[in-house]
Amino acid sequence: MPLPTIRYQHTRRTAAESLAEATGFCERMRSRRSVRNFSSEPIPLAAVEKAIEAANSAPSGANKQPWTFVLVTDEDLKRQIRVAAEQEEEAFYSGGAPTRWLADLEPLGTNAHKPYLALVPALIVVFAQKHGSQENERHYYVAESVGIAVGFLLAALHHAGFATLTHTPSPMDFLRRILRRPENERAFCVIPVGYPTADCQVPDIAKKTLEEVLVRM
Ligand code: IYR
Repeated sequence: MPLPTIRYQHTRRTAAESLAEATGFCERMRSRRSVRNFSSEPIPLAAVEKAIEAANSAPSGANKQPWTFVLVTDEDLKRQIRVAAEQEEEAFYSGGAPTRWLADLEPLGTNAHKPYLALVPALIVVFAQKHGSQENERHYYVAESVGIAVGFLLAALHHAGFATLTHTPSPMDFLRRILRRPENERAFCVIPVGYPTADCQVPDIAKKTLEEVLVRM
């Protein structure tokens, strides 16, 4: 049975307003950077939870919302995650990763040392649900759906004034174990959330120009 429908609430803008809004949003998003120098200063968690609520509004396959956001502020859990992640990263950086991959990372100065995982006020560990809580509850386009939700989340957290990083240790099975998540959930990424240190440095990277990524037909 199709659901009953409701009137779609749409704000119609003029062309000039659209361009101004899009430009403002673009500037705002361009100022976001992946941060690795976090302060331990507490952050207002109500605002972080609102950002998670924004992520939860993302579109998903058959509206199944195949995601779980674990907001970790417990010091011991953060420490356990740091220890396990650093173990995985040690293996990655000291030979597990293809040399080409390590060469591509070298300019960014990343390494196996992840003190910020224990130091930040909050970690959001995003889990993708392969299926619903019952085995016969199907989920569709899970990676695409969770990726879109994480995009919403990063934008919302940046908009709210927080620094973030998408951290993807590989393999990530330890997260399901430490956070006691059910068998149908697979860790998708870890997002440290906090304020940058006063002297936070980021690599001077460039983004491709619009002309490099846009094909008009
Ligand atoms: N997961 C590792 C390695 C790493 C991989 C990619 I691709 C990056 O863009 C950055 C890091 C780490 O977190 O250091």
